[in-house]
Amino acid sequence: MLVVWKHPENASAQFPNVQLISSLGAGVEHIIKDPAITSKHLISRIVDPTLAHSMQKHVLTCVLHFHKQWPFYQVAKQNGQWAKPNPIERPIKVGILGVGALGQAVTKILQTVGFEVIGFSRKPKEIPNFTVWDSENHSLPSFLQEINVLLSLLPRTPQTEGILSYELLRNLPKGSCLINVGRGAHLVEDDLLKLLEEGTIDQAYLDVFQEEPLPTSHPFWSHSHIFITPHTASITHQENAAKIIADNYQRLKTGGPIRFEVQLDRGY
Ligand code: OXD
Repeated sequence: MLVVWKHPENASAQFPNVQLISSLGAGVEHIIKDPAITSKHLISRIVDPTLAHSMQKHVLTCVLHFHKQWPFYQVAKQNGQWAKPNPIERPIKVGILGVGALGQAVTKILQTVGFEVIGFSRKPKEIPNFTVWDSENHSLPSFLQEINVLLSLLPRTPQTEGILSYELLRNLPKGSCLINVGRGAHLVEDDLLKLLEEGTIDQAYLDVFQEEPLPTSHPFWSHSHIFITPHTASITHQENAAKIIADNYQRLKTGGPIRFEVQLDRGY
């Protein structure tokens, strides 16, 4: 069994007898893109309630910050103004791209606070108390026209790279919010600057970037409508991850089904 995180490409080729490759985190793109890893290997990842709980709190913070108009107060304070936004609370309808374990956990917390949430998935999905549109019956642009907070929790695959482009995001209503906690490769960063300038997107909360750490000269640092967190929305809990990995190793040795398996052809 190999346990890897962003390993050098092809490094796994030196272990011809390996059967199971586990990611040290929730993401697996470093495994999927390794040409030495094929359909004869089992692949697994970390799915952990602690990771989900952390992501729930991060996304809830962003949505409430936008909803309760905190960016407005920040500017008012800088100008020493006792100013009230109109409306005091922005109406919110959240759309989630990526309706897996984390997407479903985030939906629950947002619904508990009273926000309306819909998801979008490639294939039709039945999830209790969660309306999920799918690409067989709806188009992604029509999904964006329905919402004003877009949350991306997508996995990185060749199909999702660059998906958050001007072409797609311009379908959001004016004054929308973008929260990207999936992968930096999903967002066309120059396109976001254009959408902010045009007012389609009013606020962006970004945790992941094309290049990490975000280069010091990057225009996002000084943009007043972009909030930046350094890929800390949700961090692998070391002890829980170790238990999941050890459990899967035991399962492999005893021929039991491994947990949190990933399909190589699907990429997640
Ligand atoms: C992960 C991450 O995939 O930290 O676990 O991004």
